[in-house]
Amino acid sequence: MKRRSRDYKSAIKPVWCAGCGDYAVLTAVQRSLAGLDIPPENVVTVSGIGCSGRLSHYMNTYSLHGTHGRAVPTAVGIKAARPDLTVLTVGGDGDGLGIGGGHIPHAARKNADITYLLIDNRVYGLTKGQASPTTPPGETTKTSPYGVYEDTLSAVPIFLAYDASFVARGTTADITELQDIVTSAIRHRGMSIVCILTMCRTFKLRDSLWDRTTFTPLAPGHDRRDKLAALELAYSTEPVYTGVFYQVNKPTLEERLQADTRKAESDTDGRPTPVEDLLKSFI
Ligand SMILES: Cc1ncc(C[n+]2csc(CCOP(=O)(O)OP(=O)(O)O)c2C)c(N)n1
Ligand code: SF4
Repeated sequence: MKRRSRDYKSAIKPVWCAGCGDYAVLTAVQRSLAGLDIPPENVVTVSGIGCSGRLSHYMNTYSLHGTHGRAVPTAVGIKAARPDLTVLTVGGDGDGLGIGGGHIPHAARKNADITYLLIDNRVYGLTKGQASPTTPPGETTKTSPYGVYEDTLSAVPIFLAYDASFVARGTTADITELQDIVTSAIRHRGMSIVCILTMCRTFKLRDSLWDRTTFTPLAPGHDRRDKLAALELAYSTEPVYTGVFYQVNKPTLEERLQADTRKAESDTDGRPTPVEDLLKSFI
């Protein structure tokens, strides 16, 4: 019997505020997994710290709610050890563009076959609404009483520049589109990153992206292999484009590790090297 999205729901009731965009992400992810009919026991959900980080609790999968900004390297390690599993990673804009920002280019270089969902609500939600790397200039928050003076980071162009092999943008305003994007991201072999624009209901910004923005799906003819076209479209603010900006195939971390393992086996004629000999080689 085909799986349904409720098969991916854990027994834990979400504690997000009413109307939080994280509910839409959870729904889209569970529907995507059901559509792909992936056994829940073959899925691992790793999350960072933040309201978004709670998502892993609500998934009926193997789950790890890790430390702030460290979800992606943890997910890479899980995938390296268990290439047979589907590994999902979730975090907020503070988690993935602030404290954890340095991990993403290296995960992209490795091209581990993981899916990273960056939920961008443009504030630190869990810690009560401080400015994040995507809070617009001029916004007053608890850490910027006279207005944010830094420029914002643009997630999609950054990830394109990192050469991640799949880069997309979705919004929680359109769960069906988000489900399609997440499905393509999970199907992609290599690191897939989906930047999800949403809003924090409780710590609202004056600049409501939703009121002033037209979200427009990328044209069906958009060439996903054209990085420069992707960059130009990703920087557009009128409209803000959604969909898959970039997708290319290249070897994954797991394939490269397996190739190394085969080389090592052939160098040692398949015999395990005693630990003592390994240690001696460092003297
Ligand atoms: C090393 C470390 N620094 C700071 C914190 C405090 N902290 C917890 S969540 C968070 C920010 C959460 O914001 P974001 O990642 O955007 O997620 P959201 O809550 O908005 O989903 C911070 C600063 C922490 N847990 N660990
Ligand atoms: S504080 Fe904001 S991000 Fe956190 S659960 Fe509430 S609405 Fe969602």
